[in-house]
Amino acid sequence: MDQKSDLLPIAKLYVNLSHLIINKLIFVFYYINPPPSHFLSNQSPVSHFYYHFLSIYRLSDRNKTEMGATLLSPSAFVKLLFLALCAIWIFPELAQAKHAGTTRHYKFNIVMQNVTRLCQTKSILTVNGQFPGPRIVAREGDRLVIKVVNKVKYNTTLHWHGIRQLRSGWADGPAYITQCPIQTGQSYVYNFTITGQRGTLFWHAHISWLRATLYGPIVILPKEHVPYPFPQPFKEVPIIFGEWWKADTEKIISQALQSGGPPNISDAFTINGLPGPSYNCSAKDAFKLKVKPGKLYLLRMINAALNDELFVSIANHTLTVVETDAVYVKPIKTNVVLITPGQTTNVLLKAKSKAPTATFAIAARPYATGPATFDNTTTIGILEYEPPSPVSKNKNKKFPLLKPALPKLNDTNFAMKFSKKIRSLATAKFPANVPEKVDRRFFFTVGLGLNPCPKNQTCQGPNNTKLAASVNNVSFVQPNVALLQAHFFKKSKGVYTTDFPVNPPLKFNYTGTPPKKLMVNSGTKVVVLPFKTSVELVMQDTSIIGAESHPLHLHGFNFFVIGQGFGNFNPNKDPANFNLVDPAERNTVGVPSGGWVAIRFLADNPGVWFMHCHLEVHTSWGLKMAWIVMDGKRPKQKLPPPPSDLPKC
Ligand SMILES: [Cu+2]
Repeated sequence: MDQKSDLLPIAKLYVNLSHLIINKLIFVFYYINPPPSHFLSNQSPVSHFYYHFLSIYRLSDRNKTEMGATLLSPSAFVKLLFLALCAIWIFPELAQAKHAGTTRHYKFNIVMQNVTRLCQTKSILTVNGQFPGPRIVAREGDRLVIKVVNKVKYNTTLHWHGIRQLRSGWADGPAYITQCPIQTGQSYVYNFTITGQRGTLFWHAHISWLRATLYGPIVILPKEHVPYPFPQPFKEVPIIFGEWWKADTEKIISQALQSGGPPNISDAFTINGLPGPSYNCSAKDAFKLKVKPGKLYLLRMINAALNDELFVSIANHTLTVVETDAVYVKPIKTNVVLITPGQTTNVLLKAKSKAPTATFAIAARPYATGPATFDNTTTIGILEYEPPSPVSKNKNKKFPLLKPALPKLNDTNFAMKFSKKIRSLATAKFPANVPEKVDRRFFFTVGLGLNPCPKNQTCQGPNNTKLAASVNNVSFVQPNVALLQAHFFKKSKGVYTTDFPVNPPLKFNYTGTPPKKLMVNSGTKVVVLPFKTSVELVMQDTSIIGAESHPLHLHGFNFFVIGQGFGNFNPNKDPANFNLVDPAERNTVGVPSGGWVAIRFLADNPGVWFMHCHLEVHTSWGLKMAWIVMDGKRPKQKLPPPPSDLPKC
C-alpha cells in the first residue's frame, strides 16, 4: 500500500468532520456576522474557508451559540479546525464534492425559562431557554432533522409553518391532526425536506395557546450559487412579531372556553420578543436595528402574534415587499405592510445615504375588525444609523425618535388594497402554476357563532351563550387521536366523518343582517380528495356576531389567491375577474372583513391537512377543518408509514 491510500480514510474523516462542523457553524454566524455578499452567492474555496474560519474564530471567541450546537473547548476546537483545514487543503476535490442537499440537525429542548417583560417576571415555555426561539437556517433542498424533547408539564407539538411537507405529513405537527402531542419527558424527531421553497417561514407550537411563546424564524436561503431575484442585501434580519400577556395564556384560554366569553386581551406586542418604549418599564426592552448609511437590508418579517393582524411601518423609510410566505413577489414599494398571523413578508430597506441626526421607529399595531375588544397598543423597535467613522462627535448625543403614521385600526380599505397588490413573479424561473381546470368547487362560510350554555351554568357569551366559530356552520371538535393515524390505519370510525359540507347548510345574506338561528353544529368532519384533485375554494366571511377579517391558513400546500371582494361572492359575475396569470401564492390569506376570497390549489400531497383561522381565539372556538388527500397510484405518490417514534395519545 502506498502512503496516500493509507492516509485517505483519515483525510476523509477530517473532511467529513470539518464539513459537519462548518455546515453547522456557517449558519449560526451568517446572521451574527454576515459575509460580503459574494461569499455566499459565488463561493470560491478560498473565500469559503476564509469566511468559515472567521465564523469559527468568532464563535469560540464568544462561546455562544444560537442553534444548540454542541461546542468544543476553544483549544480542542482550534486543533480540530486545523486538521480539518489541512485535510481540505490536501484533498480539495473531496471538499468540493457536491450533493443534492445538506441534512441539518437541530435539538430543540422544550424548557421553562423566566423572562421579565413590562416589569413582571414570568415562567414561559421556550426552546433551549431562548425567547424568541432559535432560528432555523437552511437552503432550499436541504433536509431538516429536528429532535424535540419535551421537558415541561404541558403536552406539546411543533409545526413548521408553511413548509409543504411533501410526503412527510407525519412531521407537520398540528396536535390531533397529524400527530398526538409529545408528552412530558418524551421526544419526537421531525424529519422533512424543503422542496421548491425559499424565503422566510416560521415554526411554532401547535396545541392550545402554547405558541404564545414557543416560536422562532425559519430562514430558507436559495440553493448555492442561485441569486435572489432582487439586489443582494448587505445584511438580512428576521423581525418576528409576537403578543405578550402578563398572565398565563393557558389559564386565559381555558377560562374563556369554560365561561363562553372572549379571552382577555394581551398586554403588549413585541418585536423579536421586546415590547419597546411605548410600554411601561420597557424603554430599554426595545429591538434595535443598526444600519450603515447607503446599505441594503432584507427584513424577514413574521407575524407570530396570537390574535392580531398587524400594520407595520418604519418612520421616514420606504419598504419594498419582495417575498410573501416564502414565495417571491413582484416588488411593491410601500410605507406600510399588513401582515396577518401566519403570514411572512420579506421587505428590502435601503438605508439613507448619509446618517441622519434622528432615530426611526419600527412600529406595529393591530388591524382589527371584529366585534370584540382588542389590544390596541403599539410596539416600537428602533432603527439607528451607525456613524460612517468610528469616532463621532455626536456619539453621546441623543437623537429624536421619529414615529411613522399607521393606518387607522379598522382600515379595511387599506387591507384590501394591500392584499390585491401582492402578485407572483410569474416568470420562467419562478412560474405561477395556477391550476387551470377545476375538479371540485367548494364554498365555505367562515365566521363566528354561538353554542348553548350548559345546564346549571351561566355563560358570558351574548344572551347567556358560549361564543363559537365555524366553517360552513360546523364548529370543529378536536378528536382524541390524530386524524392522520386514524386515516392511515383505516380506523376512522368514531374519530371523524367524511361529510363536511361543500356549501353552507343555510343560504342567507352572509354579509347583511344575520339570521336568527346563530347556533353552530359541532363535529369532526373532513373533506376527502382523490390525489391531484384541483380545488377551487371560495371563503366567505359572515356578519354573525360581527364581520371580521379571518386569516385562513392551509397546511401542506400553497394556494393561489385568484380573487377577492367585499359583500357576498357572486358565482355568476365574480369568476370573470379571477386572476389566473400572476396571483399571489401563499399559505395564509385574510378573508376580507365583510367579504370573500377565492383560492385554488392542487391536492398533490397525500395526507391530512389542517385548515384554520390563524387568530388563535377563533381556532379555539372551532374555526378549523381538515382535508384528507388520498394516495396516488405510483409509489412516489403515497404517504410513507409513520416514523417509529410518532407520539402516542
Ligand atoms: Cu378568524
